[in-house]
Amino acid sequence: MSTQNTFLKELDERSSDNLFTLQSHILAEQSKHPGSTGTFSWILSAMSLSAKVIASKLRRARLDDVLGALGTENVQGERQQKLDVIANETLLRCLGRRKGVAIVASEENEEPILLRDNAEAEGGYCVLFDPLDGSSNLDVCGGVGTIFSILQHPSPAATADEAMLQPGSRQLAAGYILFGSSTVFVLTTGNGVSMFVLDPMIGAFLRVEDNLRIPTKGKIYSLNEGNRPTFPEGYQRYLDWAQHNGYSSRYAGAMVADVHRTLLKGGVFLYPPTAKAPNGKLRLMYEANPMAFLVEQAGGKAYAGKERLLDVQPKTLHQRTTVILGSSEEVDHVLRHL
Ligand code: P6P
Repeated sequence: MSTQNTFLKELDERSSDNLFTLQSHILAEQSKHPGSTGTFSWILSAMSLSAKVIASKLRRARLDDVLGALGTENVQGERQQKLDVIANETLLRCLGRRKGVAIVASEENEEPILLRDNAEAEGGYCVLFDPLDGSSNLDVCGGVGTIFSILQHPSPAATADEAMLQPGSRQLAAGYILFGSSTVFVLTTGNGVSMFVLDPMIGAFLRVEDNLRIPTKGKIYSLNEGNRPTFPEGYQRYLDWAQHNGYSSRYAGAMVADVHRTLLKGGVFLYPPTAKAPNGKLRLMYEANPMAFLVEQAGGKAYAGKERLLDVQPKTLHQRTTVILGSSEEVDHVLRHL
Protein backbone atom coordinates (compact mmCIF):
# COMPACT_ATOMS: atom_id res chain seq x y z
CA MET A 1 0.00 0.00 0.00
CA SER A 2 1.37 3.47 -0.89
CA THR A 3 2.66 5.74 1.88
CA GLN A 4 -0.22 8.14 1.28
CA ASN A 5 -2.82 5.34 1.54
CA THR A 6 -1.19 4.06 4.73
CA PHE A 7 -1.27 7.61 6.09
CA LEU A 8 -4.96 8.02 5.25
CA LYS A 9 -5.81 4.55 6.60
CA GLU A 10 -4.18 5.39 9.92
CA LEU A 11 -6.03 8.73 10.04
CA ASP A 12 -9.35 7.02 9.41
CA GLU A 13 -8.61 4.41 12.09
CA ARG A 14 -7.72 7.11 14.62
CA SER A 15 -10.80 9.25 13.99
CA SER A 16 -14.34 8.20 14.88
CA ASP A 17 -15.87 10.78 12.53
CA ASN A 18 -17.75 9.21 9.64
CA LEU A 19 -16.97 11.40 6.64
CA PHE A 20 -18.57 9.27 3.95
CA THR A 21 -21.53 11.36 2.84
CA LEU A 22 -24.43 10.58 0.52
CA GLN A 23 -22.85 13.03 -1.93
CA SER A 24 -19.56 11.03 -1.84
CA HIS A 25 -21.54 7.83 -2.39
CA ILE A 26 -23.42 9.31 -5.36
CA LEU A 27 -20.19 10.52 -7.00
CA ALA A 28 -18.47 7.18 -6.29
CA GLU A 29 -21.38 5.38 -8.00
CA GLN A 30 -21.21 7.83 -10.91
CA SER A 31 -17.49 7.11 -11.37
CA LYS A 32 -18.43 3.47 -12.07
CA HIS A 33 -20.21 4.65 -15.23
CA PRO A 34 -17.53 6.13 -17.52
CA GLY A 35 -18.88 8.80 -19.80
CA SER A 36 -21.80 9.59 -17.51
CA THR A 37 -22.76 13.26 -17.62
CA GLY A 38 -23.59 13.58 -13.93
CA THR A 39 -27.25 14.31 -14.67
CA PHE A 40 -28.42 11.26 -12.72
CA SER A 41 -26.22 12.24 -9.79
CA TRP A 42 -27.73 15.70 -9.82
CA ILE A 43 -31.20 14.19 -9.46
CA LEU A 44 -30.13 12.13 -6.46
CA SER A 45 -28.58 15.23 -4.89
CA ALA A 46 -31.91 17.03 -5.46
CA MET A 47 -33.59 14.25 -3.45
CA SER A 48 -30.99 14.74 -0.70
CA LEU A 49 -31.58 18.51 -0.61
CA SER A 50 -35.38 18.02 -0.56
CA ALA A 51 -35.05 15.53 2.30
CA LYS A 52 -33.08 18.00 4.42
CA VAL A 53 -35.58 20.79 3.78
CA ILE A 54 -38.59 18.58 4.53
CA ALA A 55 -36.91 17.20 7.66
CA SER A 56 -36.32 20.71 8.99
CA LYS A 57 -39.96 21.67 8.35
CA LEU A 58 -41.32 18.49 9.96
CA ARG A 59 -39.23 18.91 13.11
CA ARG A 60 -40.76 22.37 13.67
CA ALA A 61 -44.26 21.63 12.32
CA ARG A 62 -46.23 22.10 15.53
CA LEU A 63 -44.14 25.18 16.48
CA ASP A 64 -44.70 26.77 13.05
CA ASP A 65 -48.38 25.78 13.11
CA VAL A 66 -48.21 23.82 9.86
CA LEU A 67 -49.69 20.64 11.24
CA GLY A 68 -53.19 19.49 10.43
CA ALA A 69 -55.32 19.25 7.32
CA LEU A 70 -55.59 21.85 4.60
CA GLY A 71 -59.30 21.26 4.08
CA THR A 72 -58.57 20.06 0.53
CA GLU A 73 -58.36 16.62 -1.07
CA ASN A 74 -55.65 15.19 -3.33
CA VAL A 75 -56.16 13.16 -6.49
CA GLN A 76 -56.66 10.10 -4.29
CA GLY A 77 -59.61 11.75 -2.59
CA GLU A 78 -57.58 11.87 0.62
CA ARG A 79 -57.54 14.86 2.98
CA GLN A 80 -54.32 16.78 2.30
CA GLN A 81 -52.19 17.72 5.27
CA LYS A 82 -50.51 21.12 5.11
CA LEU A 83 -47.16 19.36 5.11
CA ASP A 84 -48.19 17.13 2.17
CA VAL A 85 -48.35 20.27 0.04
CA ILE A 86 -45.17 21.77 1.54
CA ALA A 87 -43.23 18.54 0.90
CA ASN A 88 -44.66 18.24 -2.61
CA GLU A 89 -43.68 21.79 -3.53
CA THR A 90 -40.20 21.36 -2.06
CA LEU A 91 -39.59 18.29 -4.23
CA LEU A 92 -41.02 19.94 -7.37
CA ARG A 93 -38.82 23.02 -6.87
CA CYS A 94 -35.64 21.02 -6.17
CA LEU A 95 -36.20 18.58 -9.05
CA GLY A 96 -37.48 21.25 -11.42
CA ARG A 97 -34.07 22.90 -11.42
CA ARG A 98 -32.27 19.74 -12.53
CA LYS A 99 -31.99 19.80 -16.33
CA GLY A 100 -32.00 16.01 -16.58
CA VAL A 101 -35.52 15.72 -15.21
CA ALA A 102 -37.99 15.49 -18.07
CA ILE A 103 -41.16 14.56 -16.19
CA VAL A 104 -42.13 14.37 -12.54
CA ALA A 105 -45.20 12.65 -11.13
CA SER A 106 -46.49 12.99 -7.62
CA GLU A 107 -49.21 11.39 -5.56
CA GLU A 108 -50.43 14.94 -4.97
CA ASN A 109 -50.82 15.86 -8.65
CA GLU A 110 -53.46 14.37 -10.98
CA GLU A 111 -51.27 14.62 -14.10
CA PRO A 112 -47.52 14.21 -14.61
CA ILE A 113 -45.68 17.53 -14.82
CA LEU A 114 -43.75 17.88 -18.08
CA LEU A 115 -40.69 19.94 -17.21
CA ARG A 116 -39.00 19.70 -20.61
CA ASP A 117 -40.17 18.90 -24.10
CA ASN A 118 -39.23 15.54 -25.52
CA ALA A 119 -36.31 16.86 -27.56
CA GLU A 120 -34.73 18.42 -24.48
CA ALA A 121 -35.67 15.30 -22.51
CA GLU A 122 -33.33 13.21 -24.70
CA GLY A 123 -31.50 10.94 -22.27
CA GLY A 124 -33.58 12.50 -19.52
CA TYR A 125 -35.27 10.93 -16.53
CA CYS A 126 -38.73 10.56 -15.03
CA VAL A 127 -39.02 10.98 -11.27
CA LEU A 128 -42.08 9.72 -9.41
CA PHE A 129 -42.68 10.26 -5.73
CA ASP A 130 -45.03 10.18 -2.79
CA PRO A 131 -43.92 13.38 -1.05
CA LEU A 132 -45.11 12.57 2.44
CA ASP A 133 -46.31 9.02 2.88
CA GLY A 134 -48.27 8.33 6.06
CA SER A 135 -48.81 12.04 6.70
CA SER A 136 -51.81 11.29 8.91
CA ASN A 137 -49.18 10.21 11.47
CA LEU A 138 -47.79 13.74 11.63
CA ASP A 139 -50.13 15.10 14.29
CA VAL A 140 -49.15 12.28 16.64
CA CYS A 141 -45.41 12.46 15.93
CA GLY A 142 -45.43 9.10 14.15
CA GLY A 143 -43.05 8.04 11.38
CA VAL A 144 -43.66 9.55 7.93
CA GLY A 145 -41.62 9.37 4.77
CA THR A 146 -40.89 10.32 1.19
CA ILE A 147 -40.73 7.54 -1.42
CA PHE A 148 -39.21 8.03 -4.89
CA SER A 149 -38.57 6.12 -8.10
CA ILE A 150 -36.40 7.10 -11.08
CA LEU A 151 -37.01 5.83 -14.63
CA GLN A 152 -35.17 6.56 -17.87
CA HIS A 153 -37.22 8.71 -20.27
CA PRO A 154 -37.48 6.08 -23.05
CA SER A 155 -37.23 8.29 -26.15
CA PRO A 156 -38.09 11.76 -27.47
CA ALA A 157 -41.04 10.21 -29.33
CA ALA A 158 -42.58 8.79 -26.14
CA THR A 159 -45.77 10.29 -24.78
CA ALA A 160 -45.89 11.13 -21.08
CA ASP A 161 -47.86 7.95 -20.38
CA GLU A 162 -45.40 5.79 -22.37
CA ALA A 163 -42.55 7.40 -20.47
CA MET A 164 -44.08 6.90 -17.04
CA LEU A 165 -45.96 3.62 -17.30
CA GLN A 166 -42.94 1.32 -17.23
CA PRO A 167 -42.82 -1.83 -15.07
CA GLY A 168 -40.88 -1.59 -11.81
CA SER A 169 -38.13 -3.79 -13.24
CA ARG A 170 -37.10 -0.79 -15.40
CA GLN A 171 -36.35 1.48 -12.42
CA LEU A 172 -32.83 2.95 -12.43
CA ALA A 173 -33.00 3.99 -8.78
CA ALA A 174 -35.43 3.99 -5.89
CA GLY A 175 -35.35 5.11 -2.30
CA TYR A 176 -37.12 6.51 0.66
CA ILE A 177 -36.44 9.00 3.41
CA LEU A 178 -37.89 8.01 6.80
CA PHE A 179 -38.52 10.96 9.12
CA GLY A 180 -38.56 9.06 12.39
CA SER A 181 -36.49 9.23 15.57
CA SER A 182 -33.72 10.13 13.11
CA THR A 183 -33.83 10.99 9.41
CA VAL A 184 -32.75 7.99 7.34
CA PHE A 185 -32.14 7.93 3.59
CA VAL A 186 -32.23 4.44 2.02
CA LEU A 187 -31.22 4.15 -1.64
CA THR A 188 -30.57 1.64 -4.38
CA THR A 189 -29.20 2.34 -7.86
CA GLY A 190 -29.31 -1.34 -8.76
CA ASN A 191 -26.08 -2.36 -6.98
CA GLY A 192 -27.43 -3.24 -3.54
CA VAL A 193 -28.95 -1.01 -0.85
CA SER A 194 -27.18 1.77 1.06
CA MET A 195 -28.41 3.55 4.18
CA PHE A 196 -27.55 7.07 5.36
CA VAL A 197 -28.44 8.99 8.51
CA LEU A 198 -28.77 12.78 8.59
CA ASP A 199 -26.36 14.49 10.97
CA PRO A 200 -28.29 17.71 11.61
CA MET A 201 -25.18 19.28 13.15
CA ILE A 202 -23.42 19.31 9.77
CA GLY A 203 -26.44 18.99 7.46
CA ALA A 204 -25.10 15.89 5.74
CA PHE A 205 -26.38 12.35 5.26
CA LEU A 206 -23.62 9.98 6.46
CA ARG A 207 -23.39 6.40 5.19
CA VAL A 208 -24.01 3.82 7.93
CA GLU A 209 -24.70 0.76 5.77
CA ASP A 210 -23.44 -0.21 2.33
CA ASN A 211 -25.04 -3.35 0.91
CA LEU A 212 -27.84 -3.67 3.47
CA ARG A 213 -29.29 -7.22 3.47
CA ILE A 214 -32.77 -8.09 4.73
CA PRO A 215 -32.83 -11.10 7.13
CA THR A 216 -34.06 -14.19 5.26
CA LYS A 217 -36.71 -14.70 7.94
CA GLY A 218 -38.31 -12.90 10.87
CA LYS A 219 -41.42 -13.78 12.90
CA ILE A 220 -43.12 -10.41 12.38
CA TYR A 221 -46.13 -9.69 10.15
CA SER A 222 -47.21 -6.14 9.45
CA LEU A 223 -50.70 -5.30 8.19
CA ASN A 224 -53.86 -3.54 9.30
CA GLU A 225 -55.70 -6.33 11.12
CA GLY A 226 -58.77 -4.08 11.38
CA ASN A 227 -59.45 -5.10 7.78
CA ARG A 228 -59.15 -8.81 8.56
CA PRO A 229 -62.88 -9.66 8.12
CA THR A 230 -62.73 -8.64 4.45
CA PHE A 231 -59.36 -10.22 3.55
CA PRO A 232 -59.57 -13.07 1.00
CA GLU A 233 -59.44 -16.52 2.59
CA GLY A 234 -55.77 -17.20 1.82
CA TYR A 235 -54.67 -14.20 3.89
CA GLN A 236 -56.97 -15.35 6.72
CA ARG A 237 -55.33 -18.79 6.62
CA TYR A 238 -51.88 -17.18 6.69
CA LEU A 239 -52.79 -15.08 9.77
CA ASP A 240 -54.15 -18.17 11.59
CA TRP A 241 -50.91 -20.01 10.75
CA ALA A 242 -48.69 -17.10 11.87
CA GLN A 243 -50.58 -16.58 15.11
CA HIS A 244 -50.25 -20.29 15.90
CA ASN A 245 -46.52 -20.09 15.22
CA GLY A 246 -45.61 -17.33 17.63
CA TYR A 247 -45.44 -14.37 15.22
CA SER A 248 -45.59 -10.79 16.47
CA SER A 249 -47.67 -8.08 14.82
CA ARG A 250 -46.15 -4.64 14.16
CA TYR A 251 -47.94 -1.89 12.20
CA ALA A 252 -47.00 1.80 12.05
CA GLY A 253 -49.69 2.80 9.54
CA ALA A 254 -47.02 4.42 7.36
CA MET A 255 -45.52 2.25 4.62
CA VAL A 256 -42.05 3.79 4.90
CA ALA A 257 -41.85 3.05 8.65
CA ASP A 258 -43.20 -0.50 8.24
CA VAL A 259 -40.94 -1.32 5.29
CA HIS A 260 -37.87 0.14 7.03
CA ARG A 261 -38.47 -2.05 10.09
CA THR A 262 -39.01 -5.07 7.83
CA LEU A 263 -35.74 -4.37 5.96
CA LEU A 264 -33.75 -4.15 9.21
CA LYS A 265 -35.49 -6.76 11.39
CA GLY A 266 -36.97 -9.13 8.81
CA GLY A 267 -40.61 -10.19 8.54
CA VAL A 268 -43.33 -9.44 6.02
CA PHE A 269 -45.38 -6.32 5.22
CA LEU A 270 -48.76 -6.83 3.58
CA TYR A 271 -51.59 -4.76 2.18
CA PRO A 272 -54.12 -7.38 1.02
CA PRO A 273 -57.31 -6.74 -0.99
CA THR A 274 -60.10 -5.39 1.24
CA ALA A 275 -63.78 -4.60 0.65
CA LYS A 276 -62.87 -0.90 0.59
CA ALA A 277 -59.80 -1.43 -1.62
CA PRO A 278 -60.37 -4.61 -3.68
CA ASN A 279 -57.19 -3.92 -5.70
CA GLY A 280 -55.22 -2.96 -2.62
CA LYS A 281 -54.67 0.57 -1.32
CA LEU A 282 -51.01 1.29 -2.05
CA ARG A 283 -49.96 2.97 -5.29
CA LEU A 284 -47.96 0.86 -7.70
CA MET A 285 -45.77 3.51 -9.35
CA TYR A 286 -44.49 5.52 -6.41
CA GLU A 287 -45.02 3.34 -3.36
CA ALA A 288 -45.01 -0.40 -4.16
CA ASN A 289 -42.50 -0.40 -7.06
CA PRO A 290 -39.72 1.59 -5.35
CA MET A 291 -40.13 -0.47 -2.17
CA ALA A 292 -40.13 -3.70 -4.17
CA PHE A 293 -36.90 -2.66 -5.95
CA LEU A 294 -35.23 -1.91 -2.59
CA VAL A 295 -36.42 -5.13 -0.94
CA GLU A 296 -35.28 -7.31 -3.88
CA GLN A 297 -31.92 -5.51 -3.97
CA ALA A 298 -31.57 -6.35 -0.26
CA GLY A 299 -32.27 -10.04 -0.95
CA GLY A 300 -36.01 -10.12 -0.19
CA LYS A 301 -39.15 -10.68 -2.28
CA ALA A 302 -42.07 -8.45 -3.33
CA TYR A 303 -45.39 -9.65 -4.79
CA ALA A 304 -48.78 -8.31 -5.83
CA GLY A 305 -50.83 -11.41 -5.01
CA LYS A 306 -49.06 -14.19 -6.87
CA GLU A 307 -47.31 -11.88 -9.39
CA ARG A 308 -43.83 -10.42 -8.83
CA LEU A 309 -44.45 -6.73 -8.22
CA LEU A 310 -41.64 -5.52 -10.49
CA ASP A 311 -43.18 -7.43 -13.42
CA VAL A 312 -46.59 -5.70 -13.19
CA GLN A 313 -47.27 -3.67 -16.35
CA PRO A 314 -48.79 -0.37 -15.16
CA LYS A 315 -51.95 0.89 -16.88
CA THR A 316 -52.51 4.21 -15.09
CA LEU A 317 -50.25 6.53 -13.11
CA HIS A 318 -52.14 6.35 -9.81
CA GLN A 319 -53.22 2.72 -9.98
CA ARG A 320 -53.32 0.80 -6.72
CA THR A 321 -51.97 -2.64 -5.93
CA THR A 322 -51.89 -5.25 -3.21
CA VAL A 323 -48.49 -5.77 -1.60
CA ILE A 324 -46.67 -8.68 0.03
CA LEU A 325 -43.00 -7.84 0.62
CA GLY A 326 -40.17 -8.69 2.99
CA SER A 327 -37.92 -11.59 3.97
CA SER A 328 -37.83 -14.26 1.27
CA GLU A 329 -38.92 -17.09 3.61
CA GLU A 330 -41.70 -14.96 5.13
CA VAL A 331 -43.09 -13.98 1.73
CA ASP A 332 -43.04 -17.67 0.79
CA HIS A 333 -45.10 -18.48 3.91
CA VAL A 334 -47.75 -15.99 2.78
CA LEU A 335 -47.77 -17.18 -0.86
CA ARG A 336 -48.07 -20.79 0.32
CA HIS A 337 -51.41 -19.91 1.98
CA LEU A 338 -52.90 -17.91 -0.92
P1 P6P B 1 -54.47 1.85 6.43
C1 P6P B 1 -50.70 5.84 4.48
O1 P6P B 1 -51.97 6.45 4.33
C2 P6P B 1 -50.64 4.70 3.48
O2 P6P B 1 -50.73 5.17 2.18
C3 P6P B 1 -49.36 3.90 3.68
O3 P6P B 1 -48.29 4.68 4.08
C4 P6P B 1 -49.75 2.89 4.75
O4 P6P B 1 -49.00 1.68 4.65
C5 P6P B 1 -51.23 2.64 4.45
O5 P6P B 1 -51.71 3.78 3.74
C6 P6P B 1 -52.04 2.51 5.72
O6 P6P B 1 -53.37 2.24 5.31
O7 P6P B 1 -55.68 1.47 5.60
O8 P6P B 1 -53.92 0.68 7.19
O9 P6P B 1 -54.64 3.07 7.28
